[in-house]
This record gives sequence, structure tokens and C-alpha cells, in this order.
Amino acid sequence: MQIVYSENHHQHAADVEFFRGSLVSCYENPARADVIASRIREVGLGPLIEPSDFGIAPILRVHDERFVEFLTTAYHEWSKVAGDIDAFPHAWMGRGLGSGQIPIDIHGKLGYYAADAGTPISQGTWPAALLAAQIALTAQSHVWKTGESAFALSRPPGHHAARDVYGGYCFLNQAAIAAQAFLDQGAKKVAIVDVDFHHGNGTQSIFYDRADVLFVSLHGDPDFEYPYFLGHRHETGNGEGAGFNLNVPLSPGTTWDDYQKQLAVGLQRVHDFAPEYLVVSLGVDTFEGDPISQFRFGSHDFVELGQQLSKLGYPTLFIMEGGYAIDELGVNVANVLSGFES
Ligand code: SP5
Ligand code: ZN
Repeated sequence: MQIVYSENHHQHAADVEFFRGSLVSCYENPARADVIASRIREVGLGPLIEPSDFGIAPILRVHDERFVEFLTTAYHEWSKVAGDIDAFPHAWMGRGLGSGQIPIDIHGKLGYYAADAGTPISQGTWPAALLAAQIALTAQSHVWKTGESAFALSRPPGHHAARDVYGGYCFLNQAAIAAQAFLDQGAKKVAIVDVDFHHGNGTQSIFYDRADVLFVSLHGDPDFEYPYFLGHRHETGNGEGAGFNLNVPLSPGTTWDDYQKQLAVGLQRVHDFAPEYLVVSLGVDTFEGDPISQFRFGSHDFVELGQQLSKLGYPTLFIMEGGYAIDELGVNVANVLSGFES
């Protein structure tokens, strides 16, 4: 399997995030991608290649231009008033309290574009987010040209980023950008399966009205878990997209045994949709030792997850999303890919 990776993800290195009323060290940190790359080398899963530059155009097929402009300048604007410290919003519009006008002041802009207070912007966040998108596009291009599968080993993750919203450690939605690239290159149908513990609210929102992308997500029930406001079972798509969104919210404590039965239903839906390509939003925060999540997968279960995904038989693009149990993270991700290849 082709693996696309760059050490320059290190540029996105924030200090702290809000968690249970305190500032704690960021769960989404550079060590994550380091341990995954190192495990992939150790087990010889495939060559690690550097990303190519596909420019900004494929990103603007998914994201709003002013939002992207905001991301490119946010840290600079913030540091002029706050100094060399991670940027956070402190005010949000609240339901019914926004006219839609975008504030000029950086604090207002941060509140306008952010979904939560857990996603700091550091000095190198924009270049790293842009690089993550290029990694996804490079891997996508490989799948498109060869029909083989590929893994975009990138951070920050992407599935909580919407057209003009960042949050949940995500800035640009790599899975959505890659899915759109397949379509723009001539594919008619792409399926996205999101196995991160958290609902892929950004991805769902981007494709909610469309029938050319099927979105299937299994995740912690949003009544109890981040992102809280989207991911319920009754969200099945809108307009032309009606029937092309499948959410499977699951209880805290869900094991692989419980999960795989639901996964089979989700994968059957993908099979019925008959896409030409499969994009997998690969989060391994379903692991029992994950510090912010509530499922109970063991490391060996990830091998079976990879096997289940490979049975669909589509050229598959894996995009790295969450997973925060650093000690087992490399093994868990490599297990999915090994299971897929076996
Ligand atoms: C990509 C990804 O995995 N993003 C996750 C962002 C989660 N941020 C909020 C974390 C809050 C965890 N809350 C724990 C309470 C569980 N009841
Ligand atoms: Zn997650």
C-alpha cells in the first residue's frame, strides 16, 4: 500500500486545549503521526512517499474561500494582540443570535468560524493543515491512477471540519476534499465510511444534500459524546441527498463484537450504493485505552476492521483521523492496514 507522509506535520503543535474546565496538553499532538510512521516502517507496510502540491483549487471545491483566507491569517492576526500563544475563541453567536455578518476583529472571527474551544490554532497550524490536504490529494491521485489503495498519514485530522467551520482538532476536511477530487476527475459515486469514535459532522454536512457521495458513520451517540449536535440516526440526508447518509450511534462501552454487526449493515449499504471508490475516515479512538473515548476495541480487533473493509473490494483511500492512546496508536493503525492487505 502506498503511504503518503511528511514530517512537516510537526508545524502544527499547539500547547493546550480546554477539557473539563481546565487547560490540558493537546491530545492531538505531533507524537501521534510519529508513532504511526514508525510502526508502519517497522512492519514494512509500504513505501512512505512525500506529498506533491495540488494547489488550493481542490480545497476550494469543498471549503469556503473566506474561511480558507481566515485560516491563512488567523494566527498572525491573533498574535498581534495576544502574543505568541495558541489562538482560541471566547464568544460564539448562539442559536438565533447571528445576522450572518462576519466580524472584522480576530476574536469575533475565531468565534464565527470555530465549533468549539478544544481546537487551538498555533503558529504552524495553517501550513500543516494545508500539507495534510496535499497528503490526502497525493494519496487520492495514487488510488485514481493505479486503482490500488493508499493511506494518507496526516495530521491535523479533518472529519469535523465543515465548509466554513473548524473544530474537533480539524481545519480542512481531507476525506471530503479527496472524495470531491475523485468526482472532479470523473468518478460518478464515492462512498465515505467513517470509523472514528466521533461522528464525522463536517463530512456529513458537506455532502448532506448530495447523492453522489454516500456517507456512513459509526460513532459514540451524540446525545452523550462530542460533537453532540449531529450524528443521530434520523439524519438520513436532504433533497437529492435523501437516503445517502447513514448514522449508527452506539453506546459507551461498545465492543468490537457489538460494533461489527452494525458495521456489516453499514458496509452492506455501501455495497448497494456501488461506488467506484471508498474513502475511509480512519480514527482508532475506538480503542479501549483511548483517553477521550468510550468504546472497547482491543488492538487485535483493528485487524478484523481492516479485513471487513477490504471485503468490499473497492480501491480504498484511508485518511488518518483520531486516536489518542499514543503507546498503542501505531500498532492499532498498522493493524487496520495489515488486515486490509491480508
Ligand atoms: C478527530 C477527533 O477525534 N476529534 C475529536 C475531538 C474531541 N474533542 C472533544 C473532547 C472532549 C471529550 N469529552 C469526554 C467526555 C466523554 N463523556
Ligand atoms: Zn475522534
